[in-house]
Amino acid sequence: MEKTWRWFGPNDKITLDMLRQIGVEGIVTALHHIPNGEIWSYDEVVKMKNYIEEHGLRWSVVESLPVSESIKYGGPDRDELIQRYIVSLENLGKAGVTCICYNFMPVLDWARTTLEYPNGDGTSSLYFNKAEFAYFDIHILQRKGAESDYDAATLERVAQLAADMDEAGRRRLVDNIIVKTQGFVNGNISEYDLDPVQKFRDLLALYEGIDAQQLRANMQYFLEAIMPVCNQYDIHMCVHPDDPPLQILGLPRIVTCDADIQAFLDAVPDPHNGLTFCAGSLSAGAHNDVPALAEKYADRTWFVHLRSCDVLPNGDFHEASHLAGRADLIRLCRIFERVNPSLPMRVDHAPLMLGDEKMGYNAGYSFHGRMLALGQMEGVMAVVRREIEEEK
Ligand code: DNO
Repeated sequence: MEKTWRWFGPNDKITLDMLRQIGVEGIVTALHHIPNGEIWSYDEVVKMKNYIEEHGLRWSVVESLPVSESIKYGGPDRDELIQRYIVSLENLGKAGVTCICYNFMPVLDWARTTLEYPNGDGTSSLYFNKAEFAYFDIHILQRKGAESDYDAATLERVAQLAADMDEAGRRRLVDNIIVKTQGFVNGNISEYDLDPVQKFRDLLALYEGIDAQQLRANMQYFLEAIMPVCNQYDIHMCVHPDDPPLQILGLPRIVTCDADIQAFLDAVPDPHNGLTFCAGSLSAGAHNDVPALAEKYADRTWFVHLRSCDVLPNGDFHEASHLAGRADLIRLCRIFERVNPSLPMRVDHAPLMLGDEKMGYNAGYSFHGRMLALGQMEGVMAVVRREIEEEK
């Protein structure tokens, strides 16, 4: 697979020159300065592409060309927004940037409660504490009927938390769940919002009455509208699975498991409608057998996220080492290297280590942690390639 790296543009503290030194071949990025829903002009696309190429790298994947909420819930302006999306795709296609990662998750792009959970060796990782998430839902958001979405054991943990929680703890949860993990990937909520909780409630309200079936219909509508431009420029759309692959906050979630992926691929059976195989997101659901999913969907996968989670019996989950955890990245490399050795892969959500914690990187996107993970994956890929050679 091609070794790629998610880079957040010329203001990223991790520069392209640094990435060349650690063996990165391709860049995964977006035009982060253009607000969600606005057209990516040909000139802006080419400017970014040239910048990357001047540094001896290529723009391998767009992550993400974001899908506006209105396209997801089917708002009155969705056709206009889809039209703009098509123009952006056309401009990317003309520039030869043809692998596009996006997601179809309502409101929340990904969810974690803790951004620096100590691993015991001086490093820290992202963590999802189910009870803290439920506390946020029930006591901070105060979502109607939220309690009925949690089992008794979780509610018991929530009661304990409620007894101990102080204002700083509540602020930390809001910050982690809807601000720090979201602002840099999705413009819905930013660190400058004065009342992020109310803004979040307003966003959730947009989905009242939208169930999974309706969301699926809206997704199909969107995909059918963009397939002609994808076919024209050979653009591969790769949906990112829901992170975590669970039903949360009463929102419909439709890319969580084998049946969802099958339904999504069958809804628009065109190879340009494909998958970002995010092993980390999929492994955060105890119901997912990640290597089995990789076997099954490798031929519709156009981009791979290599990371791995462990799920605890109480429903918490956390990022594991890239060589451990439920995702089994070694087996995944064996599968993807055989089916499509030119697939772009990237690592993410690696630990904060060796001073990363002082750098203010976007949550989940440390430098040293990701460099170590990339080195680990590079080693695995080298072994797998040798195995494949020797089989010939
Ligand atoms: C989080 C990322 C996601 C991903 C988007 C793709 O670290 O994996 O934000 O980029 O969901 O659309």
